[in-house]
Amino acid sequence: DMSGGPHIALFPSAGMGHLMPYLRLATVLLDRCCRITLITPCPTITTAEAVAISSFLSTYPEPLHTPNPPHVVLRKPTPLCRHIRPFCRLAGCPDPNRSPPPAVHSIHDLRKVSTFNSSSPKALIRPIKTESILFRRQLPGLTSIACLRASHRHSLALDHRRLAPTTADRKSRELTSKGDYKTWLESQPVDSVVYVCFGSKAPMGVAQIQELGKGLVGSGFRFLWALKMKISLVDEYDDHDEETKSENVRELLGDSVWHENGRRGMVMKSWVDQDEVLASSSIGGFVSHCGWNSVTEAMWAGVPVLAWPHRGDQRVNAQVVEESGLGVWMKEWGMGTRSGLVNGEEIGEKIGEFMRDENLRERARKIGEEARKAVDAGGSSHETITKVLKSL
Ligand code: BUP
Repeated sequence: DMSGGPHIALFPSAGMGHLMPYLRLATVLLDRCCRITLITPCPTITTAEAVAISSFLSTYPEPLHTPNPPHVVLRKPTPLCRHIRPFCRLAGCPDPNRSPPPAVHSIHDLRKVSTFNSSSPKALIRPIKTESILFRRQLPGLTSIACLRASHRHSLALDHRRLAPTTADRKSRELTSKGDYKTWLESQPVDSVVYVCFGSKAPMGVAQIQELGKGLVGSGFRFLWALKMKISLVDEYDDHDEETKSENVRELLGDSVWHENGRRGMVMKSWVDQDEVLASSSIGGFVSHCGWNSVTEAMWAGVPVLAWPHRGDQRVNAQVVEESGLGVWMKEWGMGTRSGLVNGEEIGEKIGEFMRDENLRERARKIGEEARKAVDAGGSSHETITKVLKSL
């Protein structure tokens, strides 16, 4: 019986890739009668986060969004103690050094804490080391239950020269490509479209984007390409070579790709609803950088993945894609930035092979079925949550 379940503070780092899994977790925990405090930066880095948070809050109204104080403003970069202080206020504890501490547990993925990062499944099983201890020392009674450690360490220093200002990000989101991708997608045959997205953070280099464009046209398949041309979120960019300067998709991709836009393909510079895209019966495959959210979303949708990881835990996630049977990992394609270009012809051939592989599609479909079983009562994911809640 979870009624009167534990009070859990969810404290994601900034960025959609962090926020989305926390909102999903919050939904699960609320269904299990937990009391949730959601702590997010205010204002958010991107409009997409603001939209996701307000839609979440409208689904779960009072008393969820009545924190005191109403807004906790976390500006970056902030040392750990500054993250902790507003948390203490939210948790009803004015001073972390005074007892008794509040009975609040936290789930967080604060990169600035040190070596911890979100979000691969392998990271979950790593032992919680120094930083969670530090956390506990700073706020006795606060149990840090899920510090996730990146399997490939990034440089943790923020390189401010490479961060695109929020305003530029917003501006790029306001620019729309030709047509409405949802209507276009709905009118395509079943399994005929390859969806391409390399996440919301670091875009590929210009030359590699151009080769990918050639490859998509050359593959002979229809495509929906969520093309992010700017660094959009605050994060580490140790593998990132060059920021795409051009705001003009046509100029960047050239006429052969542009010609297909709205016909055999769609190139979207603005935010697409990836969950919805993957759920469309027209989508037959997903070329992905293997951010962990993208991998789990593809699993849930039962869509096969052609994995082209670029940095950090994406390679670990690509391994999960390969080992689970969800897709293929193009190991020889490397980072797509520093380690040389992958040419369009090769990309086109591989995408063609990938999209024609019906066995792979069937395996992915089964994974989608398994994912549903896992979250049902008695399923593995459901049981894991039960265990965690019991331990609290
Ligand atoms: Br781009 C984009 N629409 O247009 P990941 C992303 N998303 O819904 P990350 C959209 O953002 P790293 C878009 O569904 C997923 O939930 C997508 O998270 C959504 O990659 C999220 O896949 C992106 O974990 O990079 O965070 O961009 O791998 O570095 O965490």
